[in-house]
Amino acid sequence: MEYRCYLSLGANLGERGETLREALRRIAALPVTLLEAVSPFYETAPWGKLDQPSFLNAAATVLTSLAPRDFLHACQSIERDLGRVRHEHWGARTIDIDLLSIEGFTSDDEELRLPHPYMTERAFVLVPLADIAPEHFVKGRSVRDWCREVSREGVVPAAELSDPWPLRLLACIDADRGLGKNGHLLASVPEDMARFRQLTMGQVVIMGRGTMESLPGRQPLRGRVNIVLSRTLPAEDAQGFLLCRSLAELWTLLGKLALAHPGRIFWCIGGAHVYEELLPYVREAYITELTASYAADCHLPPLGSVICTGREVHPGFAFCSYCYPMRMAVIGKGV
Ligand code: PH2
Ligand code: MG
Ligand code: MG
Repeated sequence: MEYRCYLSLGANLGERGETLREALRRIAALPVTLLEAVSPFYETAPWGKLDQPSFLNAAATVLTSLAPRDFLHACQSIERDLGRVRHEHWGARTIDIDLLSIEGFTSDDEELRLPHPYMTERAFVLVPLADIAPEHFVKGRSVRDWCREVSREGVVPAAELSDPWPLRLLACIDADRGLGKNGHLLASVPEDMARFRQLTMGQVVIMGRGTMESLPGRQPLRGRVNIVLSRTLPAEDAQGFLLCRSLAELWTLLGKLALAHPGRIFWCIGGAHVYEELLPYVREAYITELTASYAADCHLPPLGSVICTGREVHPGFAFCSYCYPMRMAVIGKGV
């Protein structure tokens, strides 16, 4: 038996956005479970208990073959693992994952009430849910109709990424998965350069210090937002680049960019360390695979459980694309 579950997620302590995205990644990694859709994140005024920080809220839909109670327990154990400590009623929390409803299933006991008794009254639940499941029917009405009944006041789009895998990886490797040697690319293949330019133009590129220092004249790539992720690069050496000192800073910056420029693609362009650090957040990889070997001194880390979604073979190289089947959730509005 497969169940479609509707979830509400909330956080108002700590790194709220990253905690919500990590919760979503862990839900997607549950056995026999597919994360189907994730709403945008909303900044919401606290409801119920007013003297607490504002929340980040989201909705998600999940397809699972776990039994409803097993799925509930799995969500509760994700809450615990993500450091949920206090459990004051309606109080502040690092993460709250609430089961709102399950299609074709009801329950009314202490542990599990479905549909959730208050879901049709709360804008912080209904506004995100209406983005991804407007036609879902609960208590005799669609989510879209319930949503029209509540005030949207205090519920605004957040400057936060809701995509748990917001990055795409772009790389060129040789027959040994080598990336470069002595701080430079292994070969200069005009078709690969043209493709790099075409894919990244107008978008955002994220790179490490070594890659930044290997750019011609150390200049940012024209027509693109250039981000360097480096703990050590002096700020004065990063003119024309946006400098991030940590992943937390990177997510904050990307959240602002995503809100200001919806649809921008965030390309991770290396080098090896940055690929490795950012791989858990990558949705798809676009890799030029050279046929020759060049005795590289740094290598692309293994991508893990990807499937190949495209392969365009040319003399001496192939343009390949890969995706993670577990990371296919539809993000944002209008599902
Ligand atoms: N959760 C609560 C109590 N109050 N307010 C907002 N804005 N968002 C929440 O997720 C929320 C709340 C209890 O779980
Ligand atoms: Mg709750
Ligand atoms: Mg809860």
